[in-house]
Amino acid sequence: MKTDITKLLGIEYPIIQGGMAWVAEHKLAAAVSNAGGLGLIGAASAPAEIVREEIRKCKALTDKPFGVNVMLLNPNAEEVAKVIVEEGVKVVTTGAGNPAKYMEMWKKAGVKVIPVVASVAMAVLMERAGADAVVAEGMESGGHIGSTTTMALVPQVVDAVTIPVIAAGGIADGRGLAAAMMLGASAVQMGTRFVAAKESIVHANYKEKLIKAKDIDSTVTGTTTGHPVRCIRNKMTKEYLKLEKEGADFMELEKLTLGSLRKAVIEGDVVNGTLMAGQIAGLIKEELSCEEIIRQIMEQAESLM
Ligand code: TUI
Repeated sequence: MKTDITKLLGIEYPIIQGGMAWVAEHKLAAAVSNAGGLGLIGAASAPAEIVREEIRKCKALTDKPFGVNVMLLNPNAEEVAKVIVEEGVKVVTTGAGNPAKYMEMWKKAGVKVIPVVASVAMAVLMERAGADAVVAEGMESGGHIGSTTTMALVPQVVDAVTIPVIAAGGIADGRGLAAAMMLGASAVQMGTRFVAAKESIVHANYKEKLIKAKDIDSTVTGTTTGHPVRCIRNKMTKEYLKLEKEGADFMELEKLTLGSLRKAVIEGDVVNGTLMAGQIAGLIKEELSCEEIIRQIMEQAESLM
């Protein structure tokens, strides 16, 4: 299956792994790239020198292209942006903001720039700023989200820009990939599916929660603070949502979530931790290797198209 995205990125299959905070480290990224997709290292809130180490470790594990995701709320984003150029990374995706100020530096260095957007307006702005493609991410996604669904967002973005569009949010199998193609996308990005991968470093308790999750088991915290985050419902989200309802201020809410993603991913605290996951978690029934995940998705999608 050759598409504008497989050609642009020099990859075999139109499948990109999300740049997930704490989860998307070098082993997962290398496994996805070695399986023919595009692996991403999620810089999240990491200091630039940690990101540099992750990039070097990933290079040692794969000769295939891989990318780095820059989370723009990261206070170290500027330094991370420079490390990407210094280390010769081929692809960068961005999330949770507008990457315009880094675009010139990245383009000059020949880095392919793919901002994640949650609206048509942002997609158009990014194309004008020189983006090579965009990820149109629906609100079915895990983590920080916008407010439009993938089904509605993707075709509207496709009509509004001339660069290739990658669909994200609510996609975890070959039906999702085939459907995204029908909407005009040239590839998909999946996060939740890869959280449950064998190569993912996510704690077994978190993976078990994901695999047991049903369609309605996620909720969205942070709508009152302007940073809506989708995660699996637990004691933390119940307390958070109660505080939000009572009109708690930002600092009070922050106390509940400070370090909570690390707690879930590394320590396996599924009670007080933040279990970021998309609405498609209910579709995921087993822990497979990245190679198995990608092979199954491609076989299913090709049988449908
Ligand atoms: O970025 C993501 N997903 C994320 S980032 C993250 S780390 C985090 N944790 C807690 C609170 C906030 C962040 C966890 N998951 N997805 C890509 C994405 N980007 N979704 C939505 C957006 C977005 C939002 C606003 C993109 C651009 C944008 O523009 C705002 C502006 O500057 O106009």
